[in-house]
Formats: sequence, structure tokens, C-alpha cells
Amino acid sequence: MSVDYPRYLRNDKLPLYWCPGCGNGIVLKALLGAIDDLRWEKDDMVMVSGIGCAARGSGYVDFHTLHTLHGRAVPAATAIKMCHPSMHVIVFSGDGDMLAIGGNHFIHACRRNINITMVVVNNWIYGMTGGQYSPTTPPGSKASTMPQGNIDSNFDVVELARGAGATFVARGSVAEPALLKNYLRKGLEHKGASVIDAISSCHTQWGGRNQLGDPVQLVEHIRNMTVSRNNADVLSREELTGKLVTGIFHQDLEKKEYAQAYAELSRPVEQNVVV
Ligand SMILES: Cc1ncc(C[n+]2csc(CCOP(=O)(O)OP(=O)(O)O)c2C)c(N)n1
Ligand code: SF4
Ligand SMILES: [Mg+2]
Repeated sequence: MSVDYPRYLRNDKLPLYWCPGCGNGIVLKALLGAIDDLRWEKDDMVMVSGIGCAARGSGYVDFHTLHTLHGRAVPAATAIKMCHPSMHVIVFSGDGDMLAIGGNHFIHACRRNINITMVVVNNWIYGMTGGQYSPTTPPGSKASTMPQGNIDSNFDVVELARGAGATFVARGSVAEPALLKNYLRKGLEHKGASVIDAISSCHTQWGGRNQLGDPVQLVEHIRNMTVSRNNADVLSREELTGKLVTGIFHQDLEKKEYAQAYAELSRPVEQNVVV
């Protein structure tokens, strides 16, 4: 069934701020498709973002929204979930916002296993501010602050989130929007900290510096460098070099969810007494 996207958007805020061909629109569309599958009511959702191109996403959706400071989307989302446990809380923000200035908040939300869905819109760069390198910029690729090629190693968002304790971890990309939508839906449904590494495309700031300034060419590049978990299983270590594996990597249904644990703790003592 086709999705009525305008139903979910603040149509008076259009056209989008994003450069034509930016991957952010594909990620947002996949997210709205996932929400539509779940039939969630707009008033039951809060979308929170920090600052950056991707973070502008919260301004376009007709849910409860909060556009916070750079890097502070996750703690704001945590506070909302603690005060309104029945709300579906979604963080939609960039790699710089979530993993550089907001990196500490990110790992602790994963560790606590609070029931929020963190969508890392991962375009490997600070798009909004002029192409500075981020914690996910691939080694060797160029950025305005690494004009000769990045000498840092980059975070693997999946490994980082899993290691920090998130209980649902997946990676998809703008090259496979239908799969990305499925991962987002499963992450939204999951009762705990869920992280979806959504590989996105910034042809303007990352692509232009790396001979991939054409948006279609950049998405093709992402398609060529991604491989599904099933296909990756039969590839050798050499064949996997430089590839990004996509799929669902981790789901733990046992670990206690934080807002629930806190609610149980703060019930009046007599309610906790077993007679
Ligand atoms: C405290 C603070 N530091 C720095 C900035 C400048 N700033 C705004 S967005 C941004 C980076 C955004 O990168 P990312 O999160 O990857 O988002 P993208 O634009 O790539 O979607 C920076 C450094 C700011 N607004 N506030
Ligand atoms: S600068 Fe990059 S991330 Fe920002 S809107 Fe343009 S293409 Fe998208
Ligand atoms: Mg970015």
C-alpha cells in the first residue's frame, strides 16, 4: 500500500533545506515508511535532533519535535522518555552530532538501554558547516580539515553501539531504501536502545572532495561498497576490505529497559513488597 507522506509532514515547511540529491531525504522517507507500517499516531511520537543538515529533519515532520543544541539530542530524548514513557522517542541526527560532540551521550544511552530509537544519519562528514571530517570519515578520504586525506581511523557505528550496550543494532544505506526501512521499523518496534546506522550521501561536502560530486554516482559508490550480512559470510577477509556490511547485527530482548527499571524503582515502597 502506498504511503501518504504529506500526512506525516509539515507541508508548509517545504521545500526541504537539503541540497537536491542529498541522501537525507531518502533516510527520512524510509523512516516515515516504517512509521506508516506501524500505524503509529503522530501525537504519540517525538522526534529529537541536534544541529546539522540531517538534524533539520525534525523540523519537517508533523510529530512532537525538539530541535536541540549540537550534540544534545540524545540527552533531551532520554529526558522525554523518562517523563513520558508511553511516547515513541526517535533521535534523527548526523554522524558529527551523535558521535563527535554527542558521542558521550550516545554511548551512555546505549549502556542504559533506554527505549529510544537513534537514527545516525551517517554521511561521513560535517555537511552543514563545510565538510570538516567526522568520527566516521573513512581513512584516506578528503575533508576540508583533512585536505590531504583523513589520517584518523573511523568508528564502526555498529560495533560502537553494540559494545556500549545497545540492544538493537542495524545498518542500512540510501542505496537500499527498502531494506533500510525494514531495519528502521524493527528498531522502532524494539523495546530498548536501538541504533540504526543509516549510511547517507553528502555529494556536496564529502562527494565533491572525493571525486563523487554527482549524487547518483555517490549512491552507486555506496551500493558498491555495501554488502549484506548473508553475502558477507561467504567473502574472505581480503574481499571484505573497504566494504560496509549491512543488516541486523544484534538484538537482545532480555536486558532490562531503563525507563521501566526506573519506574519500578520509584514506585511507593509498599507496592514493591511481596506479601
Ligand atoms: C556547540 C556547537 N559546536 C559546533 C557547532 C557547529 N556545527 C553545527 S552542525 C555541525 C556538524 C554537523 O555534522 P553532522 O552531525 O554530521 O550533520 P550533517 O550536517 O552532516 O548532516 C557543527 C560542527 C554548533 N552549532 N554548536
Ligand atoms: S551539504 Fe551535504 S548533507 Fe547538507 S544538505 Fe547538502 S548534500 Fe545534504
Ligand atoms: Mg554528517
